[in-house]
Amino acid sequence: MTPDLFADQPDEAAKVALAEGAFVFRQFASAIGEDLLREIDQITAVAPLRHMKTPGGHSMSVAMTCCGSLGWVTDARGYRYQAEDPDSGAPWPEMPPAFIDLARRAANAAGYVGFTPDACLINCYEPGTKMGLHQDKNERDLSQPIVSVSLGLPQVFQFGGLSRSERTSNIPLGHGDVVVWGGPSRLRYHGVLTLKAGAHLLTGACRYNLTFRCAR
Ligand code: MD3
Ligand code: FE
Repeated sequence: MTPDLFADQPDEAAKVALAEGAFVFRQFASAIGEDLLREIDQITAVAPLRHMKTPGGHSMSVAMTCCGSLGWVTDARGYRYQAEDPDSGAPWPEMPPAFIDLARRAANAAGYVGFTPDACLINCYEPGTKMGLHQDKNERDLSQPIVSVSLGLPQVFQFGGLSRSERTSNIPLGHGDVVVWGGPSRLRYHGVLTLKAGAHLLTGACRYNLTFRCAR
């Protein structure tokens, strides 16, 4: 009989290292994609997707909203996490249990035990939109990883090194792919290239990305 090396760790089966501390799990969330999209619809009904303003006054091309006890925001006062949706003044919608469970399972499978996200940023890309190279460093505890979940249309993700000038690698992210960034990769520069037009069965002409963070 062939022993199943992953019998006790089903989540380990599809783990591929991208860099030190960074792992992609292809299709990790595809079985629950529809559930996640239903949750996104419920969140955006309360906290609509919006184009936030950068501190420099430009509108971001990516539409964003948040759930969890903290949400990432940007406006003329800068980038930060805050407990209230600035558009409504109300607390961000709660993070759905299915989101927390998925983020914990992915972090665990990558070797980051005990990850408890308190913030989930929901990005919505339409054809022609992108996110330029940046670092995620507004979180207090940089020893905590970030878990990213892609849904809908595929988009090319770009990751570089710890300085902006380092060369970058491109990796396509498709529906259900989950990436975990921690350890020495936590402060890597990253972005996504312009989304190409397409039609996804579940999301139509867009791509969603969920990023789970421990912000406090
Ligand atoms: C590498 N989002 O919201 S997810 C962001 O596809 C963001 O929407 C992109 O960058 C998106 O900040 C990329 C992958 C990702 C997220 C966080 C990272 C890669 C990362 C943090 C550190 C290093
Ligand atoms: Fe980022």
